Amino acid sequence: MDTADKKRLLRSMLLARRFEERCYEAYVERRIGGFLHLYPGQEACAHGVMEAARPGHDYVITGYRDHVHAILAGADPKKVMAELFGKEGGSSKGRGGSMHIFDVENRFMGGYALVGGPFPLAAGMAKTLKLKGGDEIAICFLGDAANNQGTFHESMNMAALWDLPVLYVCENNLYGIGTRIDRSTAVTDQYQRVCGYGIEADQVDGQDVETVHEAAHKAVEHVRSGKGPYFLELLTYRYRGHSMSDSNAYREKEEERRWSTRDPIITLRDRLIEAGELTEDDYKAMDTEILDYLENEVVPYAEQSPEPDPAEVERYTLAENDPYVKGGAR
Ligand SMILES: Cc1ncc(C[n+]2csc(CCOP(=O)(O)OP(=O)(O)O)c2C)c(N)n1
Ligand SMILES: [Mg+2]
Repeated sequence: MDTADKKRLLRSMLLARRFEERCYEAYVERRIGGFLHLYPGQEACAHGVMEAARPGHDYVITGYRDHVHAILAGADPKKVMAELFGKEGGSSKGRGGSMHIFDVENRFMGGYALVGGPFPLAAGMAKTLKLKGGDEIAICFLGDAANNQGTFHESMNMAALWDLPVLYVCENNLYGIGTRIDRSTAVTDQYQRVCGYGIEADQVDGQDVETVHEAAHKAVEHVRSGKGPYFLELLTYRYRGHSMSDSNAYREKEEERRWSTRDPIITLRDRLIEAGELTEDDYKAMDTEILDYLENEVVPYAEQSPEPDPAEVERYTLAENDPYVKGGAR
């Protein structure tokens, strides 16, 4: 990555952070309802991987902590915010909310509430891609606790057996809701768990976007060149509670403090400043411009977008009413 790439990534990670902080505020203001799982602390994971992938070309799927992944795949932040506000202008027309962002034009395949659900869906997507014979790959981001679901093992077995073009990215933030990984999981190094399926795997620091990018580049090349699936484990940490309803009372303050010293945005910012490629003022200007964009474009778009029409409550609920299924083109 050259300096311009790093500055672009810094801006994008800062936008992701500020976007999520704005969601937090909107939730407290009761403008967002339902579930809301935020991403601060983990930004380098999605950024490093998507920088190595081809957004809009590769198919991406993830769990409920999905806003930033959708935006990196190409979804318009305004439409993501409108979705959170439950509005017609949202990426799922306000029907899905935070956990179900979807953007088929950009090949962002969701946003899933069921832990472990995306593993087999990603394998299915990869099977289709293999049959079609293009160079697209499927990328599935999920958390560490998801690996204790049966779907994880079934999917790893099939992905390996059929040499599927799928990259599984495990964002290991050490917790599944309030349960620390060593209380729920016998083998805490997640990358070791796919050895039994003969899948290539790696584990790297998920707080350094350059490290993630380098590891993801190798992983994406492996998958795209037809060598079969790959499993990349990223060691990371979420700053807030699991969701807005989580008081976050179960973690040691010392552990939180330790991870806060390894912030992915500050790490990249300081590296650029030390190299003389960025000044404090450049960074502040970047932040001001982002806050301005959120306040004057993103949030107003969500606010001004109409509520879905109650008369349309059954629309999009049955496959027979779904134009994508009807057309059969996708
Ligand atoms: C099938 C299923 N079981 C249980 C839940 C409840 N649940 C929601 S999130 C979660 C923990 C998942 O943690 P992890 O996979 O580590 O992801 P993280 O939230 O840390 O990003 C659980 C058990 C669910 N949503 N779906
Ligand atoms: Mg987790």
